[in-house]
Amino acid sequence: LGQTGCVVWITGLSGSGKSTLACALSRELHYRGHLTYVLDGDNLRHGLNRDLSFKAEDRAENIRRVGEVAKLFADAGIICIASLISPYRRDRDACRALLPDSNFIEVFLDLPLKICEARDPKGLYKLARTGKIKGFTGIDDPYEPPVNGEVQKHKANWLPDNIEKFCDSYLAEIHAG
Ligand code: GGZ
Repeated sequence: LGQTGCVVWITGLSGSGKSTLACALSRELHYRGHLTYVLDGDNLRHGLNRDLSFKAEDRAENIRRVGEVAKLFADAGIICIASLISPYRRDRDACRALLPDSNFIEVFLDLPLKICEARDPKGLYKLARTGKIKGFTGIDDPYEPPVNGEVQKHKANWLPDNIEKFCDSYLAEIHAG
């Protein structure tokens, strides 16, 4: 035992690879003997959050619920990895406020819109550009990047050394392929 739970909150545009990073991070931490659980925005929208749209207030409610659930996992001693676009700084900060400061680690998957759009793994950007999806983050809906993410300031010793490098090499892979 001896593990303190916490929340690793991955934010970024659609197609920036949040779910993939969450999964890779979870696997790596498991391998190192930690208990983890991934809460993925897109998945949760099929169950817990299926009543919510992409309007600002529904996104806020989406983030609020996931923040509360993530806190429950953290209370149970689990490293909870949440991957959601979570475009509004205020909503992310409200999740942070649920936990002691060092137990909320915000990771900004800083992939430029251009690259996300070129990847377009689900063809959603194309639909957004042609007006078939309205209010798509990065196209006609806002994304507020973290100003001072924990990735820069927080050095948790259980994170892959350190998560910043982990994300960097992960981003390099995306850029390469
Ligand atoms: C943004 C949208 C939208 C709109 C559908 N805007 O990349 P994906 O496809 O697989 O994951 C995205 C997912 C976003 O869910 P989140 O719960 O992470 O969003 S938020 O935190 O803002 O509440 C995307 C898909 O849903 N999707 N419509 N209009 N992404």
